[in-house]
Amino acid sequence: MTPSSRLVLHDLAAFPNPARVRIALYEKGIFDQVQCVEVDVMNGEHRGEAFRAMNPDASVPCLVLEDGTALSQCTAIIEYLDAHTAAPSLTGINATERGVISMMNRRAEANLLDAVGAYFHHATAGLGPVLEQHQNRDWGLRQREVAVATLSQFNELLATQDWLAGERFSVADITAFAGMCFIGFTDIEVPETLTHLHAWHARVLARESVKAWQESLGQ
Ligand SMILES: N[C@@H](CCC(=O)N[C@@H](CS)C(=O)NCC(=O)O)C(=O)O
Repeated sequence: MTPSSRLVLHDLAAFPNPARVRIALYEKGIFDQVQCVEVDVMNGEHRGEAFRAMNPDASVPCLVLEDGTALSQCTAIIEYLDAHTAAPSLTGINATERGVISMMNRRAEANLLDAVGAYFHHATAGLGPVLEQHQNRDWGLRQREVAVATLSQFNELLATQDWLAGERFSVADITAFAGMCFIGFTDIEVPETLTHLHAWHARVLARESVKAWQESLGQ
């Protein structure tokens, strides 16, 4: 990897995982320090040899640092960004906060975002027959149930606190928001009765970072 004077973000802005990193960059106020390179995911560019040499996960986003280090996995990228620019913290400022945020981020990732993703990729047409070569419908349908149960679990939690990890917006909220975005690509409905979850979603949508990401998509 050739060293660059800037951070280089390889992604596709409208996709749920890239949204996580872009929103984190806006939260940290450093989006303009990043050069964005669009990856042609729909035509499988991310599975080609050149991309996999940079990111063996064959997924977006991938952030290439000034020294050429390539980071994939949103949680890792956002940890890097949080350490790169101190405030505002997205991953916690003391031991307890870091532990709770990490736990909630993992729950949001495994039980909502990735569960919706598994449903989308395994039990629907997903990204189409060229890219969806290893579907397992039963697994996809089970993950749909996990996602739906998680919506209710988060709704209960949000009855007593504004944000998923407590009283402060964190990376866990970004991950869960990406899960809600992914739901928009599926037939999963978020019941109106989950009022606390809907109120949280409205709070996330009102954040400047999320508005900036949406504006960048022309929404
Ligand atoms: N756990 C990964 C997930 C990345 C991921 O799955 N990204 C999707 C876009 S939202 C992707 O690259 N999909 C390509 C494919 O499924 O082939 C992360 O946190 O970055």
